[in-house]
Amino acid sequence: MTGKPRVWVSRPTFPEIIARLDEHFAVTSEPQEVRFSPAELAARLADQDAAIVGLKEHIGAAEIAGATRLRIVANLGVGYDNLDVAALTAAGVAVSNTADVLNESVADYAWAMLLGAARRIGAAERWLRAGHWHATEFTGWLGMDVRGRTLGILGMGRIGQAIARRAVGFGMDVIYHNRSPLPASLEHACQARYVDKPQLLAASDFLVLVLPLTAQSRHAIGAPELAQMKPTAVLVNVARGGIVDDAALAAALASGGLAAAALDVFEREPQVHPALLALDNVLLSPHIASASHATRRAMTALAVDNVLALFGHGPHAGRPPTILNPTVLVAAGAVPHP
Ligand code: 8YV
Repeated sequence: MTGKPRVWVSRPTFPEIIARLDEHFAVTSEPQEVRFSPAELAARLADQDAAIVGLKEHIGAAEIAGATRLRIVANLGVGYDNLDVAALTAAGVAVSNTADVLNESVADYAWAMLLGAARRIGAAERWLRAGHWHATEFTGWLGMDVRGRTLGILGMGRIGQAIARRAVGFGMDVIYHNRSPLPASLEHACQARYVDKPQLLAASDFLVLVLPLTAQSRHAIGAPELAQMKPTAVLVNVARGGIVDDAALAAALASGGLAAAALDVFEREPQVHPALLALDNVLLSPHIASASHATRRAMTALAVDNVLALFGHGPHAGRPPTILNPTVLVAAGAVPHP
């Protein structure tokens, strides 16, 4: 095939940013959000040289089997549990994510959810809109204070650290658990202390989940873990559905085992467990933690930069800035061994 290499963009994004590809590529952008079947994905990818995809595109060996020209899959997200990186690497396909550009927006949003759940903002707004506000009850709508409480963070990557830094303003004691402790300088910057997972569960007044979804982290918070938490605690998940067992969480929230939760992500998105929908002590949102004007644009620009760079264009030519499997570059002779 002659002509420009082809890029498929699986969802509507920001046309003026995608247009940066036009000089070097023939670009096809999907005009609306579609949930593609594996066969449809395989058909879309078959004649592409690059793809910019979102979290609903699950891509592994089967989806790229016929995509012999494909050189990069650029994910519009820092999490990449939708991509089988091992299979893509084995096929010589580069994979990139949108690390770092969304840290601060997601940290802001985690705090919005934490405060919203603590002060029952979602339920109070529903009640007001339903026309129930006839008198201001002095003892009504009581919520929890955050000042001086213990903030627990499970997963202390750069988003977890950004969440911890904000806790200083709330005078909180910050503890965290991670695969390994942070270097002392980072712990100091975050004013955070490493604890083991049982200690984290037992001591947190507010527990925020910011870890990636992997085979090991699936149901990291299930019935046994929820039983170790304080009945007064609040759970916040801005990471991935599947880290929490949604049915077990709903049971804990309904029985008084846990005071409240705030969830931006769910096991079967876009479906939400009906038992969660029936509860007033859980604040729910449709996976929007990174959805600020600036950050969604920055994520799109970073995906574009990765594609341009892989094909030798732009300021990062030859070195896609957030590539997850750089060995494919070495294998393809694109960059010398480090
Ligand atoms: C999504 C996210 O990418 O970055 C991630 O891992 O979960 C989000 O930023 C975003 O919701 C687009 O689907």
